[in-house]
Amino acid sequence: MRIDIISCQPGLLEGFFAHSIMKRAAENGSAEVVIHDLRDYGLGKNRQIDDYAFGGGAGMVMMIEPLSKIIRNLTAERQYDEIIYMTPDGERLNQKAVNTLSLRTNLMIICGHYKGIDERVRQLFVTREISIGDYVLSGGEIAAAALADAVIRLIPGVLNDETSALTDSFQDNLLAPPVYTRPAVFEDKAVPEVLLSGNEKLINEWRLAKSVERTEERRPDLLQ
Ligand code: 6GU
Repeated sequence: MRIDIISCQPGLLEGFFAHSIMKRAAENGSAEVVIHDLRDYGLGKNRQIDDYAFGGGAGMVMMIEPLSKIIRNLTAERQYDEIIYMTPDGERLNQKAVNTLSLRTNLMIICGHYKGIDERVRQLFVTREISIGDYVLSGGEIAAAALADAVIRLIPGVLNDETSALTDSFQDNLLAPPVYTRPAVFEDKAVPEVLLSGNEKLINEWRLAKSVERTEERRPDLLQ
């Protein structure tokens, strides 16, 4: 998979993708993340990328020319499965959408800033608009990093223990069960006995029961 991310603050993203699982995904060829600095496509000697909103009001709007230039450069080189704009008014991201996106080959992600991007960019180029929750971030970079992380970790070979993504919370619409490690007893707190039993069938039954219990308590909406 290749993910191109367009940002006017590429530094926010570079550190993220240089670490841990994201770094491993890049090194083993599972996912290539290419970060593009929108300023390189800015207008004039100031490399302008934003301007006042027509009609007035507070906040700048990201201009269509720099964005269309980079989007057209990229789409001339390869076919994109989705051109995603990260925006709080997009569809709310969930594991099902992440699973689907993890099967794609080329994704482009546009990070917005200020009051957003010129509406015509959305009309002309964007195929999908995604939000990561009902709160507002100062820019789309953290949202893009969250999306890319969630997608890339599902690509086979990215996680060490490939089965571990299958037992994540939200796969099967259930939250994950509690987990424990040594010591078996800490102060007056003991690990549930069944986990020490070595009986895989009983352990799996216990984990499923705890998953259901936890989901009923915390996220009954997932069980609908
Ligand atoms: Cl995708 N962008 C911004 N700026 N804020 C958000 C968001 C995206 N998702 C939730 N809040």
